[in-house]
Amino acid sequence: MKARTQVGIVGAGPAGLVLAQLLHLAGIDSVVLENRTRDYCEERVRAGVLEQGTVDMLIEMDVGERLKKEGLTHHGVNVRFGGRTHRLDFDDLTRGRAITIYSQHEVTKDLINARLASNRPLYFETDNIAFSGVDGARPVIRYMHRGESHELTCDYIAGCDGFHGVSRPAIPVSALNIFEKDYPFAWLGILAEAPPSSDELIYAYHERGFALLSMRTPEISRLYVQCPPDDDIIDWPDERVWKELQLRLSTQEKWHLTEGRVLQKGITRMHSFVVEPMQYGSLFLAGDAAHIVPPTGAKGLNLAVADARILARAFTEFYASGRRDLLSGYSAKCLSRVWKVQRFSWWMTMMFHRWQGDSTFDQRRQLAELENLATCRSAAQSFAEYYVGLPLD
Ligand code: RFL
Ligand code: PHB
Repeated sequence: MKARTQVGIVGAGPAGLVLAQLLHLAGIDSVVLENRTRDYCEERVRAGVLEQGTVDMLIEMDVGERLKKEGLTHHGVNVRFGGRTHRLDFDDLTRGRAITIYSQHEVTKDLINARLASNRPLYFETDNIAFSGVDGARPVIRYMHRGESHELTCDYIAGCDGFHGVSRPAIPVSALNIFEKDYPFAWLGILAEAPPSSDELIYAYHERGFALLSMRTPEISRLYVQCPPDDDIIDWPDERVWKELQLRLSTQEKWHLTEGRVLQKGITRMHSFVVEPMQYGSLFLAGDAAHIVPPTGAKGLNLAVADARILARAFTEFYASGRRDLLSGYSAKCLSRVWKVQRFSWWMTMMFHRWQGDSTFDQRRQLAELENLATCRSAAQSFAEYYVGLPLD
């Protein structure tokens, strides 16, 4: 089967679906191709922290109804070290900006529903996606769907297929520069049927390693502990996870960590990655396809959405007036934000984690950095501004 569209979008994650919805609102045709099932996309447990700009944008895009009702708005975040908790108050430090806790898979559901309601194409379970002519003006995507082969001719392709997708590898290696960093630890995350033990997130530095208390709903907690990168999930029975969490989140203050049934458990390795440029010919990369941050700053989804917005603006301008300057400036505009957020995510990661073989000097330096964050207004302000998110323009 042969078909034609203005923008072929590969991947129905946050980047692809936000782009699809923004293009729809601008009256631009697109086809979204996803290799997983709809259920898989709607159930994948990942991010939970939405920046203020991400929330504002989802509401503006008409996909914020459930988010407004069910999202938990947080006006601060806690940093715990040396057995004490320090609250960073966003109202005071950012003049009223906030973060919202709302699961990534709920964002995905809302975006998939909006796409289906728009009656524009979104195909799940597509296979064998391959591109041709991305260096020219009429790129083609070939793929299999329900046993049939398809050929989709596009004006442009948006590669929104995540870190392990096919879009980035479709660009000649010689056209790309890759910048990356591995970290010698991972996060073991659980989703637990337990009311969150704190109204706001707690990032904890502890001699046994980092721990994080987060949440999804008033009934469900999301918790993480730092672990060695090659640990197997089998080595982490539920009792061991709770024991580590109890130790690492312990405090001299009156506080109690409520345990509950573990609903889901997984290990995530930490990686920083940037590809430059984020465009090759008529192929544009957005989200995790172009960059990965360690989850410490809670930025991956927010960056993906910011890219999609910049790309949608560029397409909208091109189809309205024929102007290509926003398209040719896409990569540079995204990368300026990406590197600032990379710096922030790296800095938080360095400050909170125990490194194998670190010296007592390194540990004292980390504690001094945390103390500075807790007591120095300008340090707290810079942290809070990044944490709630750089303004979207
Ligand atoms: P996604 O979400 O990976 O979506 C890519 C989509 O492309 C599909 N795909 C293909 N489709 C067709 N053909 C192919 N060949 C394909 N290959 C792949 C995939 O099935 C998928 O549907 O990328 P996108 O849209 O760029 O979004 C990025 C975010 O998902 C990611 O950055 C965040 O989840 C990162 N992240 C967090 N981000 C935050 O902003 N706040 C957080 O609190 C936060 N916490 C997290 C996180 C990521 C985590 N893990 C599991 C890596 C916590 C964790 C534990
Ligand atoms: C989460 O709720 O999954 C979460 C929160 C904060 C982070 C990372 C993940 O920094």
